[in-house]
Amino acid sequence: MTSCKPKGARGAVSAGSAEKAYVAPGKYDEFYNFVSGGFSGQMPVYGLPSGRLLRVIPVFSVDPEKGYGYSEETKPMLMTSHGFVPWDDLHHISFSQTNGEIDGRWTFGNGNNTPRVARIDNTTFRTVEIIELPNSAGNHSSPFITENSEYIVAGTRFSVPVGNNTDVPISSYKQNFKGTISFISIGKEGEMDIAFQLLLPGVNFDLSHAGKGPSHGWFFFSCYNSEQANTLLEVNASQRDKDFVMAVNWKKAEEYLRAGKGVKQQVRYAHNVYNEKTHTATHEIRTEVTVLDPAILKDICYFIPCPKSPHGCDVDPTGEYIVGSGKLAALIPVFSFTKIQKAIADKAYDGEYGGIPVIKYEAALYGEVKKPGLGPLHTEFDGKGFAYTSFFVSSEVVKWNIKDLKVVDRVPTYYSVGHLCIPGGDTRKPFGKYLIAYNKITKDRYLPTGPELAQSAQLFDISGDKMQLILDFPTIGEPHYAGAMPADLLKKKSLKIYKIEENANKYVSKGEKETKVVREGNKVHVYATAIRSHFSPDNIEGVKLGDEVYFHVTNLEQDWDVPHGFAIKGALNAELLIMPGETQTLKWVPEKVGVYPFYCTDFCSALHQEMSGYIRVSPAGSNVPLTFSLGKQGAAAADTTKPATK
Ligand code: RUQ
Ligand code: CUA
Repeated sequence: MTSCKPKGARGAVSAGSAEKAYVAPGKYDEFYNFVSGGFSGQMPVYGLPSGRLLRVIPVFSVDPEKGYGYSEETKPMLMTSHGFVPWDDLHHISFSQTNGEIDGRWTFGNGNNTPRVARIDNTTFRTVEIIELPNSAGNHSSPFITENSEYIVAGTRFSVPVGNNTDVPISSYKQNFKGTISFISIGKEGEMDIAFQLLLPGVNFDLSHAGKGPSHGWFFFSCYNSEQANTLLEVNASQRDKDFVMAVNWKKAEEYLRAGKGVKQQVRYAHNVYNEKTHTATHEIRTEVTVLDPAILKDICYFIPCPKSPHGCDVDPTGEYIVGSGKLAALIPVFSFTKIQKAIADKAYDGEYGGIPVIKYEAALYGEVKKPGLGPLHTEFDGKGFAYTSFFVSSEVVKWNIKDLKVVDRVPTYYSVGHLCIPGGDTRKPFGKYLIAYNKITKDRYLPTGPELAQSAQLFDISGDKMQLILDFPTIGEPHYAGAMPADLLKKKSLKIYKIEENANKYVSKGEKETKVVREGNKVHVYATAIRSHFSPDNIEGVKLGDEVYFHVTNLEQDWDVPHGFAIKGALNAELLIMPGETQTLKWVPEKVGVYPFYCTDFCSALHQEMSGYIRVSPAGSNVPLTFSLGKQGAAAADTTKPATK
């Protein structure tokens, strides 16, 4: 799809409206805005309404700034059934919910490439769990959540051959390729587990949202490529006038599961957990998943025709209206949950697709928003009876009334808007004050930065009848979906330090007295501490070529916002950034004889520049004894160091 620039004069922000986005220096923002980082694989967090970047949470991609994926403790987080995958493509955000409202406990993100779902602990802004999805490829309609955080879903974007025989011709798509949707259960502590998968016809599942209120117990998914094309999809998957929204009765699926109707399948997928006490991640491979087949278990899934190549699939705050947005459609269909239930009861079907009943379009339809714009993608809700839909091709946001389906306002975006976000806009209780548009193109909005320009979001005030642009702000990676929640939900429970006495890392040193250097064969373990403004030990000798050195650095600080960094010259690795009370480990394999400086990378005190040390590397077979010290000056140092412990 190409895009055209919007016409109209509301692109400029007037002085009066700019004030609405102004947050004075030293003042806090009103909302946290967690945004997908797209192909950066990360999740940046902004303050609203200022648009100030507060943090980038590393999720699926290594992050040298924080040592994520580089420290020995965090490497297991990025393990998959394919091995270490240090990158992914994060498209959507979900917040944990209680009674259909944001509860502030966790944030979830999807990995679209090597299918994964991650959970972030909102007290630490850290990724604490990642689960991989078997039988899946391109986890796009994910990680949407149910109103009491019972499940997160993960629907495959690319159907693939599943089961035992996956070495099949691509041209056998129609026979051999299947779509799956995983229902990931969320435990009391947030722990994720694949409760079951649905085996579905080979289409592309794109987006989804859970029912709420009266439609709680149901899930809705948009799908395209009902043509089941396996080549030149831009043409071949755009043939039919209507694709589908699929309604899933997951309470029914649970019944079948309890009745033992699931089939256990042998698969391989990773489950990785970060333990906040040991500050260490563990990685395991799980080998079984339970699959339900809705073509046999007839009353789990229903297809509803939806024009044309639908993308967004959004449920309004009352749970009654389901909005499908066909990328190539000239209207927006709004389906009624009540009518869907009646259609199922009346068997108002138009045959089957892949063994699943297809509900008659008119039987499920509440109505259509006529001539809304070009290329509708996503819809959010303000909780006051209005819906806001993004239009990629005509680069605008269109506000319409959910009851009478009349357009009441439209405003240009700059340019080619994708997702929208209203804080709480996909829950039962939206905070309908702001709307953020996440755009695909920013041409001529910002200072040029070479061939690639800044990614961009635009903030609108939607408190009045007319939407009003109040701010442009750049984003990291390509923003897709986002979530925003009131700052009060999070700011008080933000963790300030890890308590050193609770540190259960295997290699912790709880004081300088516990620091030591231990040789185990060719592995040298340095148990080190960091405190303003030195490392203990800071002189180490007796390492030889062929050794692997593990720096286990414990930050002894117990003050908020005093991390120490650790880096060493020539390491084929990143730095460590160690939070107060935490232990992290850097692996270093020296390649050359010499003396190597190491130092703290985070400017932690007036004497930060002094926070450094040396480690000496001797030839293999040399007889330099293993010694370590702190504060021993000059030639006498070597004689007075404690002997290395074994
Ligand atoms: S997408 S711009 Cu990956 Cu959610 Cu619609
Ligand atoms: Cu520690 Cu600088």
